[in-house]
Amino acid sequence: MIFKNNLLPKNLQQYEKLYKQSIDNPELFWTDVAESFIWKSKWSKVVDFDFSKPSFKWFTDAKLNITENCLDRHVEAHPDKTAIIFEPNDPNQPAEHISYRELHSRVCKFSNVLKNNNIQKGDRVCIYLPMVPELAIAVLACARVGAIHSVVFAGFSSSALSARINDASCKMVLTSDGSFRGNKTIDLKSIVDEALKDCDCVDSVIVLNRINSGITLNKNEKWWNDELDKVDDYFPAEIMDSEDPLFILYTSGSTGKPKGMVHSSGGYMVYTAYSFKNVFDYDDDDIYWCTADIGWITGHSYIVYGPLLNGATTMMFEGVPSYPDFGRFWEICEKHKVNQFYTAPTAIRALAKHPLDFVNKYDLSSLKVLGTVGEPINEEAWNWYNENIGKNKCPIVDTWWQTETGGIMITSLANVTEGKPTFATKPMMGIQPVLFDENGNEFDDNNKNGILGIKYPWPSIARTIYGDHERYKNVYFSAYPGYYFPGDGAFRDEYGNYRITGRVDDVVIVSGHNLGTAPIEDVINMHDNVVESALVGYPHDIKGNALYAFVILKDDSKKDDIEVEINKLISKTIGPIAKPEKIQLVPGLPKTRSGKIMRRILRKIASGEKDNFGDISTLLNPEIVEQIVEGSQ
Ligand code: 7RM
Repeated sequence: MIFKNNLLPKNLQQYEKLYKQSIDNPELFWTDVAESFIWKSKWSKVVDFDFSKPSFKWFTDAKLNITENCLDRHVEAHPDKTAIIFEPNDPNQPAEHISYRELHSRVCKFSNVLKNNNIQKGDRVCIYLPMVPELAIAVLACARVGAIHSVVFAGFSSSALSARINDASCKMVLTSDGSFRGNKTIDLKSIVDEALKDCDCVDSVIVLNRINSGITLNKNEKWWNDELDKVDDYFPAEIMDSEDPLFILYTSGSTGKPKGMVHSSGGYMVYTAYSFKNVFDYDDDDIYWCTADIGWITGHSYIVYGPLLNGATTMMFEGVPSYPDFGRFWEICEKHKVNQFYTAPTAIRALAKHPLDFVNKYDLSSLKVLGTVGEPINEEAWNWYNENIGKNKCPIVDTWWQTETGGIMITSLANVTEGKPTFATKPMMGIQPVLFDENGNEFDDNNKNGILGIKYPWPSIARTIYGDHERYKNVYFSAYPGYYFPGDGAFRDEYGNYRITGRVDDVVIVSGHNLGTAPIEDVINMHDNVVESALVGYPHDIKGNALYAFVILKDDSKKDDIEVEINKLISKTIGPIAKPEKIQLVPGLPKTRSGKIMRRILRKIASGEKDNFGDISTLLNPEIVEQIVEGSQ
């Protein structure tokens, strides 16, 4: 256990006391938390910030390497403890148990591989790999040599990949010949090949043989294992400044290109480790499983860094919840005696559609804590999770946070504070949420809806958008000067519990994936026969939200294959996840006089409303609304 007992509240009273301390004297509080880690040298100042620049610095001048905290200290304390359990896609293949000693050795070896291939401190490395141990090893090896990892989810298309590689000028790409997903194999390497046609910045590509596809490599490309054969496992960790970037992770915005959120070394370490321990009530011998992909922030913070910093046993699952059948998650929970299980509401809703036999076949008595993340969880799904998975005895932590926040912000703490269905509940220690009314005024009264803001910085706040500090300022710090603006709405009850009500901008969360509508519209508009399009989200039973596209065609006589063609285009340029559920061909779109599409109206139509659109007289073309309603699906 890396934290002192006084930093770990045991009940509501202790939480309230500690929370108050963390707010009244943040510097003292975070000093205490930061003392739990191994630093090469300590800070001169705990926090230094200016919301107007904006600039956030935590543990100024401190030196560290996060991998010494993830690995070396645990190799000393418990070398044989399992760090990672790898559960492969194929249930008939054996799981792999990687001890802290072995993980340390494999990370050091791969650090040498990076060094041998000219990767130095500050270089960007793009990682495009399936959920195999080498993904976590590559992430940690980058951190050990001081290179900035940019993990791109291996479901993204070649053009999404090349845009991310180019945005960060990555020098190297780490990938595999392919991946297993259910009963399919996916040819990752040809996606990379396609992407690299547009990337001049990449000097080298290292390819893991995962599926034995028998491909031959291009020049400047090397096999992972050939490189490993050349190195030993001694690699002293690079000394990093607390504010040196640890990684870039892309998240979609409401306009234009994805935002490369930049996270720090010291502050990110302190916050992810501390939140992991408190939120999940992790005990030293527990087996923890987060079903996310490391390609998302949830995987970065709560599969890799948070758990390993705590010396925990963390599971990596390569497969999908539906293979070989809808009982796979529960089979894995039984097999590995999972204690903490953390997943997305969309997965819960999908599994809840299937017969309970898939659940009840398995012994889930090891489970102690359940978690959800990524979107609001509806009451029905919460109840199903609570009754059938938690057997009414496991606290459920509904964790609200973002790629930008680095770690969990609003949540209950397992066995400490109470959960409440559909509420994320209370702020983590050190987090100060506020609500704004529609006029931008902060209000204190309860039982009201508002727009969420955060008042004071916390250690793992993203420091900038890579290469575009101005955009960082505009998106997050301009709406409410002096506050961080996450873009979500929230309701606060009389006990100070927060329920997150959803995005207040044009980002739609589909199956837990954060999709900006603008870039998808851009792709639809690329079709030769499309004049203009508008994409909105609407509530969907399983996905939480689904996408509804309104499309104006140039030539209505050529509309036969248009749906298939648009879907193909989106799959190719962004990925299948971004395909709309419905596509409606329309004669026009409702527009304001300044030419902005009134998405508010389209959202209502997409959710099945036929009237009550409010005042539409300000529209340039009010008559269009009725025409769209008539053709709606
Ligand atoms: C961790 C993650 C962030 C957006 C966020 C919200 C939504 C996330 C919850 C939630 C309601 C939750 N990062 N969101 N968690 N909404 N309750 N517990 O998801 O950057 O990909 O997305 O996700 O809208 O702003 S993310």
